[in-house]
Amino acid sequence: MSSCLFCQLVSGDIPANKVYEDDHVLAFHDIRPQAPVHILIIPKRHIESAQAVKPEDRETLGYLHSVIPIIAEDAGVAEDGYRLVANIGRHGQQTVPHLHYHLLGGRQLGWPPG
Ligand code: D5M
Repeated sequence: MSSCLFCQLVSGDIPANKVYEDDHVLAFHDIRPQAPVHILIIPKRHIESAQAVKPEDRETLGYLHSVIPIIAEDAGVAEDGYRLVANIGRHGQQTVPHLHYHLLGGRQLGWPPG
């Protein structure tokens, strides 16, 4: 989707501060970090949100999950732990309609979220 912000990061039309990339997954630093480590992990193929996931996305998302431990290890948060968050829709405060996981870590996180 050429109008999608994260698709434009995938295509290189908008620069991303990348931490991981392969044929199917891109991970980059969030532009408004909420923790010392705040990385966004996305499938390169456009999927609007976790609510829009279809059976044909299983392989893509299973693969994406398989690289999260690598990204966390490289970011230095694997040992102490971290949080994965997917905001969905209006009440979830999703602002970019391309499925993404926030990987947050590097400090003790609170619960529950606001
Ligand atoms: O999260 C969308 C996130 O995307 C939010 O934390 C800011 C981040 N963002 C927006 N534009 C960029 C660019 N250009 N680079 C990196 N990060 C960006 P949501 O869950 O949809 O609210």
